[in-house]
Amino acid sequence: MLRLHYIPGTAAMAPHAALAEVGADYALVLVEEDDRGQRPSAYLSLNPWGQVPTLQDGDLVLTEAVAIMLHIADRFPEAGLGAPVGTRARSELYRWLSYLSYAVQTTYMHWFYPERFTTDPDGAEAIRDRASATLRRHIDWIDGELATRPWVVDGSLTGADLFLFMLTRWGRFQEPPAWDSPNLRTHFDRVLQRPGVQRMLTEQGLE
Ligand SMILES: N[C@@H](CCC(=O)N[C@@H](CS)C(=O)NCC(=O)O)C(=O)O
Repeated sequence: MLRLHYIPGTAAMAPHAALAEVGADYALVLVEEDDRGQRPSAYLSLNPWGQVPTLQDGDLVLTEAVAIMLHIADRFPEAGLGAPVGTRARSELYRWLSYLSYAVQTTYMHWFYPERFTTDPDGAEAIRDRASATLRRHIDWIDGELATRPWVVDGSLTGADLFLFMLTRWGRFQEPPAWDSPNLRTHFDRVLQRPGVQRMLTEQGLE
């Protein structure tokens, strides 16, 4: 049994959807905070940063959402969430997951939590503004990429689509919302139809 430590609506969404999509036998563990807003020490021993997600697979403890996505894809190859190793599609999957995490997800963190990225008490707003502009460039570029194909990696649904779904949802508070971009919207709706995504949304109590 795999155990996914999660908080609803966070970076645990994509790994959770992946577990559901591949038909894994998994249990969810909600990560809570103590009275001082700290993560329990038992959780910190699994994930020293106190962040979600964390996956336990036997005695393997895996942090980092992208690593977890690739691990799930490799554990359940018949589900096709990761293209076969050595193929062009597999290389594209590496590229997209890396880009979506290191570039786009990181920019979201600047946008959501600008105060973490400055020691200047008056500096947060400028960081948020710049992050918002950078997010807009990412959204526009991804929207252009999706103009000619239904899935992020050409051919079929992969973990990159689940990851992008999560990021598009995070962008619903952008002005205009990320899913107002036509190709992103079509992609979001397409991924939304997947049974694993529906199950993840239900289990996390999300609309
Ligand atoms: N590099 C990590 C980042 C995960 C991350 O940023 N998680 C956020 C939720 S989306 C979190 O746990 N935030 C709580 C905190 O930082 O205290 C990953 O990709 O798994």
